[in-house]
Amino acid sequence: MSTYLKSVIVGTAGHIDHGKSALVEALTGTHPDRLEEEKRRGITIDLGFAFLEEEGVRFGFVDVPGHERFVSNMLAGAAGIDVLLLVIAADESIKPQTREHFDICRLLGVKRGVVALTKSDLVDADTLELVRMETEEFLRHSFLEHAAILPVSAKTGAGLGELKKALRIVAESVPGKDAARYFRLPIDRAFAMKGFGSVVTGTLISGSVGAGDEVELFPSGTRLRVRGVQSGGRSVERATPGQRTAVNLAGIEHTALKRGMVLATPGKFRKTRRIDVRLESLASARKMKQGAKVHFHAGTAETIAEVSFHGEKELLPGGSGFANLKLQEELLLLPGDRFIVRQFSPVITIGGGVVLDALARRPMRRDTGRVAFLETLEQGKHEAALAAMTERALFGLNFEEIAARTGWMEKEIRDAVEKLSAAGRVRVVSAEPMALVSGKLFDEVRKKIAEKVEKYQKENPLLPGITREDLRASLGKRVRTETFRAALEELTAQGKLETAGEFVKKAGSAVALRPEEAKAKEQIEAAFAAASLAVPSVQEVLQKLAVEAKRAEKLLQILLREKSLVRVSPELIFHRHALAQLKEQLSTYKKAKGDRITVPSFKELTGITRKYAIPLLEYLDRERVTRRAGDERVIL
Ligand SMILES: Nc1nc2c(ncn2[C@@H]2O[C@H](COP(=O)(O)OP(=O)(O)OP(=O)(O)O)[C@@H](O)[C@H]2O)c(=O)[nH]1
Ligand SMILES: [Mg+2]
Repeated sequence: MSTYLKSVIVGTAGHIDHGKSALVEALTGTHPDRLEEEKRRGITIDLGFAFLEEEGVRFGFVDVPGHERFVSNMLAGAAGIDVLLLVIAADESIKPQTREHFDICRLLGVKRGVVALTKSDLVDADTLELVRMETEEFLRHSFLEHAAILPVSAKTGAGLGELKKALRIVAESVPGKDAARYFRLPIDRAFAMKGFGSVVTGTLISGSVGAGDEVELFPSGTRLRVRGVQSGGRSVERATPGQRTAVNLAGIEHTALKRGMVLATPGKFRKTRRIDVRLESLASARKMKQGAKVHFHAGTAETIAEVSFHGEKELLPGGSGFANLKLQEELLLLPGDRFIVRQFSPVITIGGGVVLDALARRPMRRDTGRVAFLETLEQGKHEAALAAMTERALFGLNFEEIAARTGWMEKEIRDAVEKLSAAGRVRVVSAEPMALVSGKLFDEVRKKIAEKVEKYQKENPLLPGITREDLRASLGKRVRTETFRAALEELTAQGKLETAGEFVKKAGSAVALRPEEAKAKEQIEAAFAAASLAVPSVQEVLQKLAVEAKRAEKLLQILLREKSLVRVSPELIFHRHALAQLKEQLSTYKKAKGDRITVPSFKELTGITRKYAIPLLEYLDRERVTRRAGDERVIL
C-alpha cells in the first residue's frame, strides 16, 4: 500500500487506575504494560507503546503511569506528544494526578486532545452527567475547553468507535512536521536485541533518520552509525517525525545508552549547562525564590537546576518571568524546547516553561540588556532574534554558532542574514566561512581604525603610516580578524585610507619633513653616495647632522624604506647607485674573464678592503647575483 499516512503521537494522562492502559489496549489491541512487575502489581510503572491505523492516520500511543511516584516516567513520555488522551474514570472523577498530568501537558505546550470518561459501565447516567460537568468545569479556559468528552468502557467496548472518530478528527488539525529539519530523537529506552545489538527508542520530534546515517549522541558527543530504523513498529528506510522510532546503533553497548540522552544530526549542536528561559509557576505552587533548586525535565532528560531570576527576584504562584537555569548535568537543548520543573522536596510539579537561549551566559548584574534580549527571542521572529544575538556577541557570530544557538537550517540563517545586512543591522565580515558582526560594532571598529591611523601619523610624522600589525593590535583582542580586515578594506575602498605594503595611512598623506629635516635627509644620502663602496659608519654620518639623534635615525629609516639606501649588514649601509654599479662591474668582469671570481680578485676589482668585501659578497649571494662555490664565487 502506498497511501500516505499521517503520523500522530497520542499520549495518555490521568490518575492511577483510571483505565489508561486498558483503554489503549481496547483501542489498539496491544496492552502497553510490558514489565513483569507491572503485570504483577496491576499498575503501569514505565512508558508503554502501541499503534493503531485509522483511515489515513497512523497513531502511535504513549501510555504513561498514573502513580504519583512515577511522574518522572510520565514526563519522559509526555514530551513529543501531539494529542492528549486525558483519561478520567467516571467512578472517581478528577483526582490529583489528573490535575498534575494536565498541568504538565499544558506547560509542555500540548495544543489539542480528547477526554475519555472511562469505566462508564460502572456508573449510572446521573453520575456520568455529574462527572461530565465537573470535567467541563475543570477544562474551562484551558486548551481542552472545546475538546470532545466521551464516555467509554474498555470492558464493554461502549464509546470506542466515537473515541476513535474523535481522535481522527483531532489528528487532522495536527500540523505536519518538516522532516527536512535537523534530526533529534530524545531516547526513552535502550536495550539489546538478539542478533541486532543496541537499540534505542523514542518519539522522533524533528528531522529524519535512516540506515547508514551518522548520528551524534548527547551529551557525550560520541559519533555513531545507524544500522537500521523502525518507525511506528515496522522497518522503514527513513523514520519521519511524529512517530515512535527505534534506532539500531552500531559500535556501542546498550549499557552505555540510557533514557535522557539524545541522538541528533552530528556536528551541529552543543550541549549546555546554562539556559535562559521563560519560567511559569503553577497557581498551586509555592512562591519560588532566587537560588531555588528544582528538578528539571526536558524531553526524556531529567536533572537538577538552580534558578536565578533576571527581573523580579522571586516568582509568585501563577506568575511568570525570565530566569537563568544552571543545570547540574549537561543536556542538549534548543530554543523553543519546553520543560517542566518540580519542587525539590517533596517532589511535586510546580511549573515549567520554554527555553529561549540554550547557551546562556552566567547572570551578571551589569548585563542590563538581558531582559530586553530575552523578550526579543521570545517573539520568535528570526531576523529580530538574529540581530539581537549579533548585537550581544562581542566577537560577532559565525555560521556554526548561529546554527548551534538556533537550530535553524542553512537557508533560514542565510535569509535572515541577507535581510539584516541589507538593512545595515549586521555586517557580513567574511563570506565563507560566514561570519557577521552587528552594524553598530562594525561602524565602531571602522571609526576606531580611522582614528588610530590619524593619531599614529600625528605622533609619528616621519613614518609612512602604521603597520597593519600594530593597527590590528591597537584594537584589542575583542575585534576578530575578519572584522578588522573588512573594516580596513571598506575604508580603503571609500578612499579614506591607503595601504602600501605593510603600511596603512590616511589617503593622500605624505611624510612631512621640516626644512632642517629635509636637508639632513639629503645630507645622509649624499654622504653614502659620495663614499661609493668605501662607506663610512652610520654613526659617523649621523653625528654630523644638525638634527637630534632620534630624528636622524628616523630619516635614515625613511631612506632605507625608500630603498635609496640599502642595509647590507648590521653595520654597513650603501647607496643603491653604488650597489648597482658593483653589479655592473661584475657583469663586465664575467664577460671578460669568465664566471668565477675569488675574494682577492673581487677586492682588486672593486678596490675595497676585506672589511667591505666579505659582507658585500654575502649580500650578492643573497641577491642571487653570485653563488658561493668553495673559495670562489660564481657570477650568475
Ligand atoms: N469495569 C471497568 N474496569 C476497567 C475499565 N478500564 C479499566 N478497568 C480496570 O481498572 C483497573 C485499572 O486499569 P488500568 O488500565 O491498569 O489503569 P491505568 O490508568 O493504566 O493505571 P496506571 O497505569 O497504574 O495509572 C484494571 O483492573 C482494569 O481492568 C473499564 O472501562 N471498565
Ligand atoms: Mg496503566
